[in-house]
Amino acid sequence: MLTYSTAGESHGKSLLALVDGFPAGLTIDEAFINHELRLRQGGYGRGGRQKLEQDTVNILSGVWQSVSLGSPIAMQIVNNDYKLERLKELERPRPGHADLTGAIKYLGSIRGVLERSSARETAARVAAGALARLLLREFGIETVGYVVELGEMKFGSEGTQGLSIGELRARRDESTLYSVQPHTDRDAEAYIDRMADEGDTLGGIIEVRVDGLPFGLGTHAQWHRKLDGRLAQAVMAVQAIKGVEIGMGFEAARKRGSQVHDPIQHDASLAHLPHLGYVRPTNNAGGLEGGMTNGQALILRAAKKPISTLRKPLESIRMEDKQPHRANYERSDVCAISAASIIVEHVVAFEIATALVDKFGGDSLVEMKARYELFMKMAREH
Ligand code: EPS
Repeated sequence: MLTYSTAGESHGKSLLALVDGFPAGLTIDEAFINHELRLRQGGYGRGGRQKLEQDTVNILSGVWQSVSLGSPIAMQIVNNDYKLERLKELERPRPGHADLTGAIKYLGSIRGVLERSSARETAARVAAGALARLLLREFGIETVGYVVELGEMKFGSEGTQGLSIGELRARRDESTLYSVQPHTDRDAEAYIDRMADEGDTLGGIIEVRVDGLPFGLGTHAQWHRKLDGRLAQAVMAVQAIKGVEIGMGFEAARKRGSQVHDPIQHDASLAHLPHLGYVRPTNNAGGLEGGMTNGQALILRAAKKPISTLRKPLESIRMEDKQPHRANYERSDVCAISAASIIVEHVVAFEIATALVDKFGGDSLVEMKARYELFMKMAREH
């Protein structure tokens, strides 16, 4: 079973990711992981912290001569801004953050909660997800995440369905906001600047697309192995994410069955592709039926609320005497939706890699590939 967990506080010594069950025999491209970490630090609207950090991964175990061993892979990202021991307690909890609830739950300090609940932790998730992407690539599975909405501004992804993941990524990389409509960047930047001037913050919506998926990742047979459920859990567990939809998502509830479900066709000339020639004129299911991949592209969207640390703080109380006071302000971002597009892409990638290992075995890459090829052959003849 492929799993990961993370450790580390925002201003502690370092962040850690521990990936267990990663197959042996994979070349681990550290530069690729570092490139994705760098992307997570970018996007218009980020705060001062990213100028202090140069997130890079230090692989501590599970890799020998750049090749995975099949043993646990521990990765470290050192915090340049280590200052936890010097930081003071916060007195006035920020509405929307974990501050108040965490302090009460643990009968402890706000500082002790905010340091771990901070979205800085997502650097470790991106490192784990980048590792997963290296595995997915071996099977021709590619992912991309991009921003489709920023507050009230809609960029969408219209007209991009025909583009390959590489082309989409190239477009996204042109955009300061990580949208696939870079011509809207100036307006988006002005919107974020206006929010910064007003001491406010912005959220948005992210879309992730995954191409090259074979049939049958995930299963209908048990609720906790359904891939849509696993994806929703992983994505909802990203800081500030308040909603997830797959394919047509919530909109499907407002339409008739005949307007929602994707007709099934077969084109024998395409049987060599991962979808085995089973083509669909539409993909409203977003690549999942019965909790399993159906050979179509996976399309997932996630809604991110605006960051809860406001420079013009909201009403709160002082913990000491419960009297009304404005919430604390600590250095933060005005908008981190671009970073979130990278984070959500990587948590999605990890769940898909988990399902891939479940289906094709996780001891070694060569065995996985042999089993993948065998399954494709048998499914084509089925
Ligand atoms: C983040 C680092 C943090 C914040 C942000 C995400 O750095 P600092 O707290 O030192 O400024 O910029 O965290 C939050 C938005 C939050 O609410 O905690 C990062 O590396 O992504």
